[in-house]
Amino acid sequence: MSDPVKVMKQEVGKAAAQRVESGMIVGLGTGSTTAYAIEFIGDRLKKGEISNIVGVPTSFQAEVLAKQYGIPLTTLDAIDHIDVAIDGADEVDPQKNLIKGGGAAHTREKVVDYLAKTFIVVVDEGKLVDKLGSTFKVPVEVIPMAISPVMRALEALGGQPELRMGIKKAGPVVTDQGNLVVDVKFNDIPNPVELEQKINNIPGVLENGVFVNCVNTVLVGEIKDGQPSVR
Ligand code: ABF
Repeated sequence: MSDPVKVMKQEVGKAAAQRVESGMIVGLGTGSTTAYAIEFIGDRLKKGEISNIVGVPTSFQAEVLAKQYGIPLTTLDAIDHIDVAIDGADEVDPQKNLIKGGGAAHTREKVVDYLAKTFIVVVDEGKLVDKLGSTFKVPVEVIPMAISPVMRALEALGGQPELRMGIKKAGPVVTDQGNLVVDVKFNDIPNPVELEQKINNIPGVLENGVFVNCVNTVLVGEIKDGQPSVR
């Protein structure tokens, strides 16, 4: 029997892939939901439903998947815009602000997603929150030599920072850029716009996972009476 959560993620990915049109430059996000969008964009290319697409990957994971599903890739040096970006999230608030970075890819995701004319977020309903920070910590990418002062500065902002460790805690998680990730618990995030800026002002911080005023559409997958659907 098929797993309803998997089917729901596939449906959300498919709904996002349907919004890609021929000739578009497409930002390819990271994560398990976006992975289905990448797969379905590849399917549509193969079937000839769309053509002349190029993708800009937000991570090594997205790059590998795009190659696997036959989506030609480009870099930001070769283009001057992105038509649409499709990406997942860890939290979405009612103003469509996000926390991202559970996959440690938020720096490149932010570059690509913020550049896109249309940014489509693909999530399941469990990611919807009334206030950012209620279920997820804020991921912060930090250059390794600055880790101690950055942790102290994050505490001074009212957070509880924790270095992200990898599988079996054998060593820290290292990003695609060779940096470390600090996850910061904030008891309250009254102003996400201000928090995004304050964290990025700390010397040694490369980027944080608060995404504000950038989302056009949120596609939400849900399961009702065992039936997956997208709204
Ligand atoms: C990336 O993947 C993130 O920024 C977010 O952390 C995560 C969401 O993944 P999933 O769709 O697997 O929940 O988009």
